[in-house]
Amino acid sequence: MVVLSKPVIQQFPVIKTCKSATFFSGVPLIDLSRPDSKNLLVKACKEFGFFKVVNHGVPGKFITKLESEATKFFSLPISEKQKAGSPDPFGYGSKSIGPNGDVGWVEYLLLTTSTELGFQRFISIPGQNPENFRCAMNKYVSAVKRMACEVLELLADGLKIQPRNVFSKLLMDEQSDSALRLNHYPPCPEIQGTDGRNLIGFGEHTDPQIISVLRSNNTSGLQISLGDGNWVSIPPDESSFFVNVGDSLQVMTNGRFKSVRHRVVANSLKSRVSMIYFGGPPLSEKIGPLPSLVQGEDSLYKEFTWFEYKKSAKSSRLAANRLGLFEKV
Ligand code: GA4
Repeated sequence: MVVLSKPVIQQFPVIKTCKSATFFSGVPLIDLSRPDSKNLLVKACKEFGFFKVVNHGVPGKFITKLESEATKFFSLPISEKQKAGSPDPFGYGSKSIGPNGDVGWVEYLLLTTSTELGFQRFISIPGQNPENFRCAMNKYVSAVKRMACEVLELLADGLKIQPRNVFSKLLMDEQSDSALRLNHYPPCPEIQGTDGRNLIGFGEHTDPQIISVLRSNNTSGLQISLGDGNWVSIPPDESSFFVNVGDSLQVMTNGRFKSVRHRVVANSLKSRVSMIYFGGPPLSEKIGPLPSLVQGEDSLYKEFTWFEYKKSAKSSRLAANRLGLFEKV
């Protein structure tokens, strides 16, 4: 377990607190085994850019295996974890998020899903069997990616656009720039309920990619912004997945779907472990409003390549409105 003492918290200048929110009961629930899911999916993406998926087809054993590999890794001494290299572009990070000064009460592993590179980092870490990790990650990522593609195809059906793989082909592409993030939010008892405020685990942001698929253990912490300025807490559910619309999908749908602003607050008593698959397009892919979705309306965004957007995102602060730079005036 990671032990972080009170003086450390006080010395940690950029940790911000926020008012705690109440549990939200309105998360759209998508049952992938139901025939009407495409319309519910479109509604959820327009209203919240966020929904929960059940009957997702991802085997429970793939989930528990990767979670246990992640837990094993996070239990190592910090000096061992640091052998995974710094998180830019892929490796282990603690408290520092991204290259521009953002911090949170979190440690994480950021990995690419596309090449062997993601695993090479583990070869030198004692106690970490790279083959077990590689196998757990491969099985998990392919099952989650399959589910993400099914969701994206149902969304294309729901929007009545063709071909139905217009979004999913970007994730299926061999060159797809997708990533896996394993987050560990250590408990922070010192901060508990002092004045009804919480410590930020991962600050508010939207995801730049097309779609993000999150699974966490049964510890609360995830919050989403409802767009009216109100933040709500999402009840955890370890057997379901939570899906976020990313900025790129907002652009491709010419603003019909909203990329959801979300954040994580630290829990005072329990560790939170989350695993997020970020489905991104190939670096050279041109992202812009789909022609079939701009007929009879204005195109809201300038076209950009995923490389350009990623570069611009990397140079922004976590909470920035990254799409602002690409809006047509
Ligand atoms: C947010 C979504 C993903 O976690 C991530 C993050 C990335 C990083 O951790 O390097 C960024 C953030 C995320 C967007 C703005 C920049 C880059 C941290 C940050 C401050 C991996 C991603 O793709 O974009």
